[in-house]
Amino acid sequence: MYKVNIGKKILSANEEYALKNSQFLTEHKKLCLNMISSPGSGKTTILTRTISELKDKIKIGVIEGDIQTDIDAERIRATEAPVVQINTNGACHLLAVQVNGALENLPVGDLDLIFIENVGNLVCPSAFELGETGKIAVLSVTEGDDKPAKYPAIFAKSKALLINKIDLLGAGVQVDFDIERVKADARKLNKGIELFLVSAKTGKGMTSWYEWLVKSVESL
Ligand SMILES: Nc1nc2c(ncn2[C@@H]2O[C@H](COP(=O)(O)OP(=O)(O)OP(=O)(O)O)[C@@H](O)[C@H]2O)c(=O)[nH]1
Ligand SMILES: [Mg+2]
Ligand SMILES: [Zn+2]
Repeated sequence: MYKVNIGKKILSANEEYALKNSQFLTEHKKLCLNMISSPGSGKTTILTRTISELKDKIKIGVIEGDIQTDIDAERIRATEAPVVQINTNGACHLLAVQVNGALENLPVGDLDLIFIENVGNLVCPSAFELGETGKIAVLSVTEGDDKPAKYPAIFAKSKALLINKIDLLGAGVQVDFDIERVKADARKLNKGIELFLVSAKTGKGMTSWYEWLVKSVESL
């Protein structure tokens, strides 16, 4: 006779490692934010500016996820922040086991905040838990204001949404991006989501994001 044991939740290999990472981060009292977006929305640009402008307040380390190359890790390294590059060799998301290895190679004791830049992809990175403290979604204004409605999972799960490249709005560039629609759709999916309108290029709007990060580190 077949018996199905529904009492014990069987964790997938990814969930096992996510749990390990989460326990490690809790033990060491470290904030870890998993940044997710489409390719090119500005994740690395947001990170390099954030690291530089917060360097006297919080120490940031980065785990960079890319299919190929260490281009983004080199950009982070130029800010002098510790960084570990993961190449997924074709996979379109990071796995918790990869983050587990990367955490071993970061000077975690010296850091207040660890960012994970996930592989540029709005879809499946939101389904693979890494053990992070929270997810951060980034959407740039050239991607279309229908994205929260069409790709709801990441907006529903994120602690914060950065709407990036706002320098392009009203700059004589036609991007047809209705910020109010994005805000309303994101809040419909996630009542508590923090919204930041930013330009990582010019620095506009970044102060509120920095204040939120510092507050999040302090309240750990
Ligand atoms: N105008 C403008 N351009 C920006 C802004 N932020 C980033 N960019 C540009 O957008 C392009 C992509 O930026 P990245 O920071 O590499 O984007 P990413 O999300 O890290 O890209 P992947 O790692 O490939 O997914 C670059 O040419 C940046 O200079 C912004 O606020 N305004
Ligand atoms: Mg990048
Ligand atoms: Zn994937």
